[in-house]
Amino acid sequence: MATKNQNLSSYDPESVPFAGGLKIAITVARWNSNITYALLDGAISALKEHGVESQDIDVFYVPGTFELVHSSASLVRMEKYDAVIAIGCVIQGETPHFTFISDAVANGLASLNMNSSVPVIFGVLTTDNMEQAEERAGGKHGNKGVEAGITAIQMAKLFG
Ligand code: DLZ
Repeated sequence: MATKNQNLSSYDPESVPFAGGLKIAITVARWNSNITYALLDGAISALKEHGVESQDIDVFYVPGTFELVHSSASLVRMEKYDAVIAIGCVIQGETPHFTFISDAVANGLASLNMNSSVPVIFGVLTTDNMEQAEERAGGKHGNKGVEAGITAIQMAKLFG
């Protein structure tokens, strides 16, 4: 989440290694697609900005954020990508679904990170309402997709 002092699209370009040659998978939830597709655009722009070639970015769509665990796990197992970015948006509703889905995706992606050498990036917004999500999908708090793209490069290059 953006904080008062941290815009999601702001980063120190000096901290980002040249990313040419990296192969990146992005898996995106269609649920709340007005938000997730904006995050996808942000992630792709950030990757390209630092040298990732278009043909080295593969995008896989899933129905909702809950499905990101399965798609990310499958992508990790392919041993074809240097990083996997999972993009979703869960918005608080009137039922406990928000908690179940948020917990499942956070725990599932954390588990993948512990059990494989391919970094899986948490590009998931969890917000109280649509307005908060819009503010973080290119609005006043930046774009969480940009943060995810930059994080993917930094993690893929972590050990050289
Ligand atoms: C069912 C559901 C609900 C209520 N809310 C969201 C949401 O805010 N964001 C999201 O990405 N997906 C939501 N889903 C769908 C679930 O992620 C999942 O696709 C279904 O429960 C089927 O497994």
